[in-house]
Amino acid sequence: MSEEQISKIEVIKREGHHLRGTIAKALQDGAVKFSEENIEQLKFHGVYQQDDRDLRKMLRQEGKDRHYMMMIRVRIPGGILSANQYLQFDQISERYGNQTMRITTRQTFQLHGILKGDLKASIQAINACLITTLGGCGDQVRNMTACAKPRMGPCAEWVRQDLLVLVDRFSAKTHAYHEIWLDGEQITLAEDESEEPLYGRTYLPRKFKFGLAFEGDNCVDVYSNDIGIIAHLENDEPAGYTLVVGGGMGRTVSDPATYPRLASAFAFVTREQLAATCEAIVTVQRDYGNRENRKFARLKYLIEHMGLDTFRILVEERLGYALAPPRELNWHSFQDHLGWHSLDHSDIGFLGIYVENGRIMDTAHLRLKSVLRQVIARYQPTIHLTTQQNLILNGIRQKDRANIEMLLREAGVFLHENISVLRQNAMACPSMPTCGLGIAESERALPSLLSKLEQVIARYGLSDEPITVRMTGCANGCTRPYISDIGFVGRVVGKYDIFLGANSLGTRLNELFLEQIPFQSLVDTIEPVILVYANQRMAGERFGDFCHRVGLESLRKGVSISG
Ligand code: SRM
Ligand code: SF4
Repeated sequence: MSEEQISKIEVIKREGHHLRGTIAKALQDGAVKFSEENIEQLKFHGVYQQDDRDLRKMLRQEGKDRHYMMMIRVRIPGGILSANQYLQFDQISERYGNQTMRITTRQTFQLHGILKGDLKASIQAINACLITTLGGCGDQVRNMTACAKPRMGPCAEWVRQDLLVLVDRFSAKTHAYHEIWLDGEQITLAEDESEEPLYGRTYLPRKFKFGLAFEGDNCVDVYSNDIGIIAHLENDEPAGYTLVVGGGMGRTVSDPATYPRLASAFAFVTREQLAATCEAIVTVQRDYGNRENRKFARLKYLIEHMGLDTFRILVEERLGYALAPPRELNWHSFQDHLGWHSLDHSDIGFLGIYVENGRIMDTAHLRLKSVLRQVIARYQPTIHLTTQQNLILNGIRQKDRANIEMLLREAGVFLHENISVLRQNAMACPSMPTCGLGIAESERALPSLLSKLEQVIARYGLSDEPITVRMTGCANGCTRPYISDIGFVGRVVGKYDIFLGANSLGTRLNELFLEQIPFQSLVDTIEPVILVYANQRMAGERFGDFCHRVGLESLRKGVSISG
């Protein structure tokens, strides 16, 4: 590949001395923002430079520069952290961030609103509670997701161990992180020594995601990952894993050659084969993935381009043996483990708490952040963040349940049974005012839209139907809207494309129903479809399955669009 062909970011990675760039120097220069090269390097360290988009216009009119601030995304494998880590994280968000903590759709935390001058202190504080930000973002293996449901017994422990082996294997090994943020000593390597034996100088062509599900329970949307790992249990022992490959949601509206894709069934591996097989997959993507055009750099395009059979041959060549065919998969649940549950009929259990759009904060009517702090400090549960932006308190004794419920109620926090099924299953991405790629509102728009939609759904007697609604501020798909019953995807300011017809179990993508519908018309536009669903569905038929069966063309005929 000639120098002209490779993408600018590839050059930045290559010249960046294993993620060093000039970040260390820039942290001392007194400027409020980073250079373009450092912005790219910083992503690998879990840091995005953003600006407050609400202030842009006013600042421009005043002749001032943007209000720059950093977003930090940490890495919490499988979303599990201790009570102490949670509480320290809460303090860090209060001290350096915008006082909110956001649970992401990949079950980790983001902090927003950190000023450049506070960045190093924030990352040091995060590391002090034994959480890293390295690998939060960037062209490497990102935070690995796993079903957040607490499970008892050795089997759950083995699967967790297998995940942690992968986390270790695919974590960047560069010393840059310690040098820059933790004032570690600079190391000198011999000529033939590599700081990154797996990733090399240029890391991966693009982000790379792993997700782990237990067979039957697809709460993590396992098919949306570059590698989806499905654990098979037999007689309470892990019998091995089915791997699915090449999932991804992102698309670019202006380029119809881009598309969301569900991962393809690939192979069955034993526990012993898991890590080596994943490494072979990752390195094939490293060596053959597109480094010219980032729009086509994800594994899904490589697999579509070369074909799954050729891809398998390359993986098997690296392994030195043939892979067993994938097992047939059956899914029965996608829901997020909300509410009280007992662990194996013991006195101990867990509570899944609904968090609207993953944002943990205090408002005048809802003191979610304060009450979680209080409950977690007193009862010391283990915290499990979920891939649907919620939170589980694990390890709660039966005798403490009533008191916890009372504390939550007093703070205005409802248990899931008092929240509509529609709302429990809905997600929105941050978009405005922090996301630089956001086109339309998302997190700030979804709650009011749901209030209106709840009324419509109740009118047709469908309040108990688990209809999933996912909204994003652009087509990138950060809440995985292309595998929801109703996907609202921001297209231009104030207007959304509507997607219908996915399978809520996460095994079928939805399709574009209507384009550029104004926000205020979204519910009215969807109402006729809900009406036909109420009248014509078959027994037990889910909303997405109904839309798929009837066909979007026929559903479009009944819709009139205003706006
Ligand atoms: Fe995402 C970029 C937020 C999960 C696909 N995503 C971004 C950025 C960093 C914008 C940017 O590049 O400047 C957003 C920061 C917004 C902000 O203000 O915080 C952002 N993505 C998020 C989060 C916080 C959404 C949420 O509501 O939780 C999620 C953080 C996950 C994490 O902890 O790592 C998040 N993003 C996802 C997912 C869902 C998933 O992985 O399960 C996807 C779709 C799956 C996939 O990767 O294909 C996703 N985000 C993207 C893309 C499109 C990637 C592509 O292949 O085209 C971008 C843009 C890009 O990478 O160029 C993006
Ligand atoms: Fe930003 Fe788009 Fe992702 Fe929403 S979907 S967070 S607007 S990149």
